[in-house]
Amino acid sequence: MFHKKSRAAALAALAVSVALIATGCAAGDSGSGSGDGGGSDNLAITFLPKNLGNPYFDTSSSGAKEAIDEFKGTFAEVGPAEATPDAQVSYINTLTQQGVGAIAVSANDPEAICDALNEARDAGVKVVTFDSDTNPDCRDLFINQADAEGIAKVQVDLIADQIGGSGEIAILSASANATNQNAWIDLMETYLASDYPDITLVETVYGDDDDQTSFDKTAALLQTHPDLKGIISPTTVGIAAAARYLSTSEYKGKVALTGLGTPNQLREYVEDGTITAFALWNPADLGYLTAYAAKALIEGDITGAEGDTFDAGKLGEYTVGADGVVLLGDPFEFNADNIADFDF
Ligand code: RAM
Repeated sequence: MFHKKSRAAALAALAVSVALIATGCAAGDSGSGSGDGGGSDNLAITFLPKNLGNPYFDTSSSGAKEAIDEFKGTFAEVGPAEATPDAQVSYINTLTQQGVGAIAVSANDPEAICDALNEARDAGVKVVTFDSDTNPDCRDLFINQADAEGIAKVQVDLIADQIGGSGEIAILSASANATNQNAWIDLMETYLASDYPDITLVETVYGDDDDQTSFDKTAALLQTHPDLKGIISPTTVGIAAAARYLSTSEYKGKVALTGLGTPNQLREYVEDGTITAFALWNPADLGYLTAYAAKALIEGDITGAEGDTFDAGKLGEYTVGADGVVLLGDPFEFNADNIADFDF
């Protein structure tokens, strides 16, 4: 169901998204967001992922669309082909000009899009980050998929178990500036040092959430470190590319691979023994929760202050925590015994 998209397909998706926005604006919502805390009925909410063509964000957007259809707003998705630090700026500027009610963005960099987001907010647009945050002073809320310590711990515990608690490991990350991956990597390093002194992290490389780059970086890691026992890839793009490389190489079953992946992308590699277990949360729920949070901000039900509560449809009621963060839940571990139960 979620196949890797070609760049042409990604661009076609972009064109459709732009058309959707145009339709949303023509539908005549009442201008931009409240700006005065009084609330607005402009439920045009546009999702801006790190990049297009990533099944993880296809799934988060499908959850967002479900939510926005429920409350009869206007869903759209736009985004760059590449997950570079400032690639999202021009999209944010366009959305500000269009006067959407809210932008929901997964940031490629904590700082690079801040000015554009604050201009949007000055114009009355609500800004919700999800998945990968900006600095807190450039958004109203951050919808966090799971506690960062928990995400770091599950991946380190998995690799430690898979390599027998000692030896060399490497990390294949997303882009070098990604807020979420960098936070998790810091915490993984701390946890490795305190709990697994016999495991050595020899290198961290960056596949830029690009399939081919991630594939090539995997090959290079294995060549550079002949004693490598395992790879952690805390990105759905990276782990799928690394699995594809390992599955037809001499390292299959010898070099362990874990991290954060989608069940649909990794199913064949769990079945062929390249991967034994990995983790993630439900990206559809993340998109769904983000959409409801945006609605609550637009309508003036919440401002993003700690203790604010809002209704998130089928997920129930959520409370805003410190620093404007809303937590979705816990990461989940997938393996051969349960992967058949999931379809995303
Ligand atoms: C990729 C992206 C995303 C991250 C997941 C785990 O899809 O980098 O930001 O949350 O992996």
